Amino acid sequence: MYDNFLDLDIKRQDLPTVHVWPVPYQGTVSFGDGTKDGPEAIIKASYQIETHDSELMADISELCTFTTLPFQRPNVSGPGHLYTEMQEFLKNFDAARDFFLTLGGEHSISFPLVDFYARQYPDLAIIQIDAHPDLRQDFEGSPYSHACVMARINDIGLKSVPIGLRSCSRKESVFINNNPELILPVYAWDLPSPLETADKVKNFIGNRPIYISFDADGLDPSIMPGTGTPEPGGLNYSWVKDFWKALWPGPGLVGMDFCELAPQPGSQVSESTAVKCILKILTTYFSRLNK
Ligand SMILES: [Mn+2]
Repeated sequence: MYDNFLDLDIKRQDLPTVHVWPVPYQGTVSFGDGTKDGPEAIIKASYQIETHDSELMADISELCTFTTLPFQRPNVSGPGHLYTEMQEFLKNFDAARDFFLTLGGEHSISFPLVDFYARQYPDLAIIQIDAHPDLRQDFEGSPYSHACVMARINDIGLKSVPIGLRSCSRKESVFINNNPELILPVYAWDLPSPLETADKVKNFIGNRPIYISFDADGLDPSIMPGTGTPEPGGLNYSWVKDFWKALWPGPGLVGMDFCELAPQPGSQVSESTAVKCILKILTTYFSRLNK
């Protein structure tokens, strides 16, 4: 049984704790399915991944301590239930202290977390890796659908930076163009270097703390085939990892999620890529904290 992310369950009081929270929610996905199997596949793949990062010369097991929480299996009759059930669970935690790495599941899982942190940090900013802006006002009858997650986040006035965008409805494009103070779009077809992007992001968010919402489909399908809505022309791994390196030392990171992974039978490419992307964020951030 694969119970602990990275096969790490050593508790160290001197290190920050990362709560790994698997939320295999699949209720409103648009096209391909399988996101309910995402968290388990990511945890399983993490057993094969080196904790030492030889590029950064840092080992995640010496930077933070991981607690893998029990799987949250919300009522699938609608994303509204998901929201209340996740909020209920989060009442046991303190947004000022508790760092969550939430594993989806579909993108609807992000809003309860963002809401949790925004109550503590009203100026929270979101970095969203995604092919889609997810700015629909409602989708399939629900305002909490995965296609609306960023609309709900913008409703509460939070700034966001979607990176890797390449599939937007006309309405979403107009909304982005009309709200330059709220959204800084980084389009995949017009991608600046990681360094230039990090500078733009820092200018846009100032000293705000950040939450990262990583939708698997932001990446190119060549390295992330396992997602329900693959879009060609996505981000590659080198660009993403160099972006985090350019961002930190910099804004404080309060929590993150990785969602929309739908594992493909017979291949471990997608879940291994997911683990590498997650580890690169955590290792870069925690190794450069206080530097
Ligand atoms: Mn997406």
